[in-house]
Amino acid sequence: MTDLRAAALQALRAQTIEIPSWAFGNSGTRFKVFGAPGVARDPFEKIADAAQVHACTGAAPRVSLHIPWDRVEDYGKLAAHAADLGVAIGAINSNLFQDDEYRLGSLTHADTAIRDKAIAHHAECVEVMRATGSTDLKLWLPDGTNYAGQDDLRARQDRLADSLQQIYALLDPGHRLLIEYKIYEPYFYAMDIPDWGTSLVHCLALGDQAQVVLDTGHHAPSTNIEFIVMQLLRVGRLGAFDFNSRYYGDDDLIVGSADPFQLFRIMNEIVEADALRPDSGINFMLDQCHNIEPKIPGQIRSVTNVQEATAKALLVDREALHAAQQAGDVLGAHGALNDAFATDVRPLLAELRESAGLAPDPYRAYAASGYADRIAAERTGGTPASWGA
Ligand code: PSV
Ligand code: MN
Ligand code: MN
Repeated sequence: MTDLRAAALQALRAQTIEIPSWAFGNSGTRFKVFGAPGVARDPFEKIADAAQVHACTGAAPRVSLHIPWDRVEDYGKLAAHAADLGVAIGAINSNLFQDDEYRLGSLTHADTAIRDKAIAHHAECVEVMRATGSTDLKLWLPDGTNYAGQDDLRARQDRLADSLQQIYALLDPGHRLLIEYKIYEPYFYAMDIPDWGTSLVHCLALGDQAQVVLDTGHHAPSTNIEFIVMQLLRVGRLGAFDFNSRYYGDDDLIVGSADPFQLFRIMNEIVEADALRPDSGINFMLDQCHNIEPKIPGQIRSVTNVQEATAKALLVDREALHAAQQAGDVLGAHGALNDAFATDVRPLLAELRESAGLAPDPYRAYAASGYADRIAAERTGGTPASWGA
């Protein structure tokens, strides 16, 4: 146990979680967007808020951007601002879901001119990567159809394959194209990338720089997500996670809030495959919005939830687990997971933070920092950013 604990501490020390710029804007549902005091007004302020999450947790050193929501004149200046605050720019998310022309699709559209526009948007995103030092281009395709027969499903896949090839050709050698999938929404009959299989088929056709992004909120209820994690790891194509939590659909709630056992099972597959190592290439990102809870503490809670699930997965007695599996000891094997999941890892994480010179409880450290009052007092003029801008 002491060995496991020491190894867990070492692995946790190296773990990083990437947080999204859009978590720091006002957000809501289609019914209402709620305003909050001190909300960031531009990408520079979003990065300042993200840096607070890193300052308190020590585990969130990168911020994902979303273009055009985070469009600025000088991306070098934005990256320098991030570096000054101790963080770096992470994945660049493209956006294919806000233009009128994309009503019937973007990368799958029957009209080449519209497809070209969607591809050109990715050229802009690659320029942002070059200017900020980002290596991940993340593509979530909102395309799909609402009615059977509305369009030719296969022709749409063929057009998509062609568009993706053109985007892939824009990448520099150290870049990756991360392809996300989602079962439904904004279209409800057939999404053009509805599942991990479709993402994977396209990644395999493109080449080694293409990897799948698994957003935990993008599956049918009762999908065994850790099975998908295992399978993508097996074939070396798990590029990243978009972590969040759901009850009903793409709820974008705090990761681990609805089903911490599921998050633990996911992290267990990661640890089992030795894929937690920073050089495994898996980018552990959050994709969340905070509608009613305060945003910076919401991100802090999310980071600590991922750390807790990871710590528990690291504490699984794998020797005992594998021996029980080999012996066909069903309850022994299941018990090895349950024992680790039942462990209170908060003291271990407090020790981790203290050994790095941080406060043991990041949530309290943030509350005591006075930052929330400061931004509420300072950010008075201008328009607060919202999810989507
Ligand atoms: C789509 O639902 C998604 O999960 C994609 O990752 C987007 O980039 C993100 O949400 C923000 O819209
Ligand atoms: Mn996502
Ligand atoms: Mn989503």
